[in-house]
Amino acid sequence: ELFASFRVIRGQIPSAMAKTLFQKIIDREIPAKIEYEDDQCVVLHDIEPQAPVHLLIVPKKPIPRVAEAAAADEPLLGHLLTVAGTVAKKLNLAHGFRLVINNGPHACESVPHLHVHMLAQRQMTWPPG
Ligand code: D5M
Repeated sequence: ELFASFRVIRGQIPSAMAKTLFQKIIDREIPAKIEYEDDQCVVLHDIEPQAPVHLLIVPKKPIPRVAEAAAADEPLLGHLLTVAGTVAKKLNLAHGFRLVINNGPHACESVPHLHVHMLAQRQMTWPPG
């Protein structure tokens, strides 16, 4: 009974244990166009691009969102930004790019697995929508 709360209910994996969409992409269970990968993250093309280049920089560790990141995640979070710079050089994004992280409903977060949007190859505007 100690583990009763972890029991699978009607064949469903409890949501806290279920893989996120991005975890399935990382595990190659769902196809994606992967632009870059290393031991800590993958960079894939967004399926609903909001700019001519729209990439998602996704840590392999499934941190749900920035608000749930721990101090121990700081090197990983910093790595996501340096990977953005690496990918910008690889794709010749010399005119710039925008990085966005949506956290929670007000920010329109839709996948609960932290990811950095990288948008480029068009003029951005400010303020963002
Ligand atoms: O961003 C989640 C993003 O994930 C959103 O821009 C669409 C994108 N998305 C959804 N499904 C896929 C697949 N299968 N491949 C690639 N990209 C995908 P958020 O900030 O959570 O709203």
